[in-house]
Amino acid sequence: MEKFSFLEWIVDRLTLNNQEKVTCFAPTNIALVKYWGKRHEKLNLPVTSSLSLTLPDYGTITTLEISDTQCDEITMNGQVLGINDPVAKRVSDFLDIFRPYTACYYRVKTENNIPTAAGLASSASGFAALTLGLNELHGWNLDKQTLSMVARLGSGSACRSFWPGFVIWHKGERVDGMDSYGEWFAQAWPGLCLGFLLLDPKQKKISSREAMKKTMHSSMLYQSWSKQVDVDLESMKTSIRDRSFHGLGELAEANALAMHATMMGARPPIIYSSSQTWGAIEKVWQLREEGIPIYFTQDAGPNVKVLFQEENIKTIFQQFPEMYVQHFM
Ligand code: 2P0
Repeated sequence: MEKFSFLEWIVDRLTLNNQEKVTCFAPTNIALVKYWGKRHEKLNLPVTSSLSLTLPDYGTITTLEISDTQCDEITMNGQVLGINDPVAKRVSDFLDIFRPYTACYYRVKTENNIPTAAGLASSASGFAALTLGLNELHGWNLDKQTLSMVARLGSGSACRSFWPGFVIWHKGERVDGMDSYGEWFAQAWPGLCLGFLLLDPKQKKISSREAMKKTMHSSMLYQSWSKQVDVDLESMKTSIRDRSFHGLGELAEANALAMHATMMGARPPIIYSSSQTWGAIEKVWQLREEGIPIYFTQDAGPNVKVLFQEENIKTIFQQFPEMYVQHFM
């Protein structure tokens, strides 16, 4: 990877106090105001800021050690990845930035505790856990803000996985990305729940990285999307501060639908929703008509996540018995 001033800045500051082997966990996160589009591809600098909710129990556990092999050895969910595997390549490219000496290779074992069929296995928790692993293995002692910037180089959404609850990823303005990091939006919300529905376990046809790029460059709706995100972010912050569940839900739903509409405006169009997706969305809307406060969000895949409050959990479980639930404090 080309060197940018941020990378030089960080590499200059890294001390080496190697541990033999470390194991770290990082949670995944779900955006309520989405990140969709980059102003710089290599540094994963976003066009817009975003806001997410960290899932406390679901994420990635990674074991990291320096290996005596001639290349990185990467095992994911029990399967050793070949050097040409795209995921292995992405991990090695990220490690390339930080190798303390030439021909220093790593053994990386990574496991997602996220139900695979839920389509939640994310690069966010993966690169956040790997960053925590490097920090611990080499004794870097970086603060969370810097860890967030390091993880962002692996995957944009990873920079939001270092705090619990609500997190804002500031888009930043600088070309070197030194002001583009996650920050804890310190608001508690006891009783807030997020359920994820197992609708379609199939692998997505187009990666979010690729889809983001195509949307940005070919969707006539992209400019309106990026302007709207700034407005949605401010409204979302207000709804969270005011504990307005309807405000939070309406915004999350509208923001997710606008992101998907913007993708549909790409040429050729990008469509992640399936008939199961629409079935679940209609069920959410039907429940709302019946007076149950429930909203949804959807990421770069067909699965739907529902937002509701603890007091309605029984009714919602009756409608979505296959749902996995996360409770927030
Ligand atoms: C998000 N997504 O805000 C949005 C919503 C998916 C839909 O961040 O290229 O895997 O590694 O920076 O972080 C997925 O994109 O993309 C994502 P890269 P990433 O959560």
